[in-house]
Amino acid sequence: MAWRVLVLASLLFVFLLPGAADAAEKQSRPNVVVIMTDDQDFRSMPVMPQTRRLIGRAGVTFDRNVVNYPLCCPSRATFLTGQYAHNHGVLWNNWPWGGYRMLDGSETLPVWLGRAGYRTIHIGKYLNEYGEEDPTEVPKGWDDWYGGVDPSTYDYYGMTINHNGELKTYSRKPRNYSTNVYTRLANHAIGEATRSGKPFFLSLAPNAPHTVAVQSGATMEGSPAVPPPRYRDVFADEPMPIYPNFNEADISDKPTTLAQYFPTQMTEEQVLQLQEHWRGRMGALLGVDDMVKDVVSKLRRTGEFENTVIVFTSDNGWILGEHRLRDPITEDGTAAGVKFVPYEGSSRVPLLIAGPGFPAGRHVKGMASNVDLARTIVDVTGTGDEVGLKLDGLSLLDAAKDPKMLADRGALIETADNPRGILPYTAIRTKRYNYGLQADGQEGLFDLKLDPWELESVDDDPRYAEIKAILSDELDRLADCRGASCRESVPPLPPPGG
Ligand SMILES: [Ca+2]
Ligand SMILES: [Ca+2]
Repeated sequence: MAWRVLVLASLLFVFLLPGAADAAEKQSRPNVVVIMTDDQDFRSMPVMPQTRRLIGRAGVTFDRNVVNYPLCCPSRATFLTGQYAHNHGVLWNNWPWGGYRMLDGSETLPVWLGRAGYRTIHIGKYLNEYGEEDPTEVPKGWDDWYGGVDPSTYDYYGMTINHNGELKTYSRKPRNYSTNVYTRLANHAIGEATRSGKPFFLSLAPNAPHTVAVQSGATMEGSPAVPPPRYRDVFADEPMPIYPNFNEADISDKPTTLAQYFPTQMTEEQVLQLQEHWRGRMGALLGVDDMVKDVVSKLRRTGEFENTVIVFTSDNGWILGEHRLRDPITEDGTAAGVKFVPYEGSSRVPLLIAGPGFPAGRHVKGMASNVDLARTIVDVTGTGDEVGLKLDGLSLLDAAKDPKMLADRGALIETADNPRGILPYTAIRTKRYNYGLQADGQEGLFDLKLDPWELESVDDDPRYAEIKAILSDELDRLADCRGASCRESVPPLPPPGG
């Protein structure tokens, strides 16, 4: 009897220790860390072995993950709201089509998590044009705020960062390379959050591997991404990979607008310009790969790692010369990459998730979308009661355990009217097909099983007529869906010609 009393007493003692209740609560409520790169295409993951090992191999890789609107600000608004762009209304990077001020910040993921007792932290790039009106503003929902003030966010040195209301401009010293700065801030914020005793949500958003999109003393606007000094020369002599759809010779299968923009194949000079972008991007991603390793190490040192869900993804992809696509956005008119467009390199991005509930080493082949991120985070944190919006996505925690859920998924890709006058389109992406409809009625249909490089649209091939009819109906449904109607499965598709 005596030993029983002793055991009971010691158990009671453990539970009555100050902080023990906090610890028990933390155990049941995981932290969430989302690392979101800027303009990283899915084909770039081979240069990030640490990320693939620490998150991918330790968790789930969503092999076919697309973004709803392949452009920075609409995509990040989807992450923050869990809604498709036609529901959140942020339809471009700049006011009045979109931008930071277009998002209603009163009902967003950090607001919901904050209400549920989470400590919420944002570091790095936020919605485009953040800080241009009032750089000292801290957006709703964030307890610990280190937002990059635009446009300085789009440089790799000399950024101005809002530290919880106070502006700090970093010197252009090598140690203040942007990804290094954001990594140091993340380590600091994780330490503080751990000491606060609350579970935390960290949104960590490096500008890498985006172009340098701000004119500065050192660089022209639109010039290639800058690697950290330690990796400056790693890709300096490497030739860029030439994919089968690079500089596509025959684009007669594509909408006629593509041939109007790009009547000829690229010149050798333009190809070399794109190669400089590729070299800068890959070097910059080596820096992000170290950021992932450092954040994981910090989580391990603070004892939080086992109870943290880590997400690695990007806001949109970037196409460098595939299908002839390039963009003369640079100040001097040299060629750069392209997003917004309805092809894989633009809309498909990496998505790796590890942590409690995500089976190690699993690959999920069905469609995932950035519209799913908010619902997934609400699900893993058990904060559904706090959500004040109708979420359009589904839980990737459920899908990680039961990948069949995504087998018949149709993910909506959409764009909108814009100041550049590029024709908008909508598209539906399924595991096998990419069907798109441009605003002028021109279509594209790619059978990615037979044509993974999207070289020959089959939109007028009679063997695909029935498939196209079904996908067209489904695209109609998704184009103005809301909540549950966005999550309905696509009906079974017949085989081509069947
Ligand atoms: Ca972007
Ligand atoms: Ca072709």
